[in-house]
Amino acid sequence: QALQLTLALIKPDAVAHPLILEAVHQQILSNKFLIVRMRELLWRKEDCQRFYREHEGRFFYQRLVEFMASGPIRAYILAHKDAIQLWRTLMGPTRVFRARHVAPDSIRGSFGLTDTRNTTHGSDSVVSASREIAAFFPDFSEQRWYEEEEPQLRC
Ligand code: DAT
Ligand code: MG
Repeated sequence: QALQLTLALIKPDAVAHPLILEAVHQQILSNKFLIVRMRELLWRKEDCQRFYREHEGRFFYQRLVEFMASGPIRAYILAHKDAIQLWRTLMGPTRVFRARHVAPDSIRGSFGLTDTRNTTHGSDSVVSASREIAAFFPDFSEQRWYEEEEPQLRC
């Protein structure tokens, strides 16, 4: 079965806390994602604005952009046969109160602080995964990965 790629981010709130950073990383490993690429970076505000442009105009947009540029983040390209949905399920719902109630063991349910400072990001579709992977890993060629590496990884 073909593998799917997703972009996962660990946001500044979770990178700043060593135990939370480690717990989120362990979730990635124990769920048997393949870590295709990983980097840590400090994001410029303009990059955050572009990345979250679909939310421009929402009441939380400014807060979100400031937060995402407030400290180091960790970005991953993750591969799994159901990468996009699996990572989103592991993260749990966007909003922290809901996450704590409907998915208390999820990453956001366990570690989320507020609706904005909610530990992690995950792509929500194949199209957004491609766009988001390119934003963080401009040297990564998805096409070449599917041609040269993915066939060798299939189970
Ligand atoms: P998700 O990150 O689950 O894909 P989203 O794409 O709707 O959620 O929103 C992107 C981010 O914006 C989200 O992770 C945190 C912030 N955000 C969303 N809704 C919010 C709200 N109601 N209040 C504060 N921040 C919010
Ligand atoms: Mg989203």
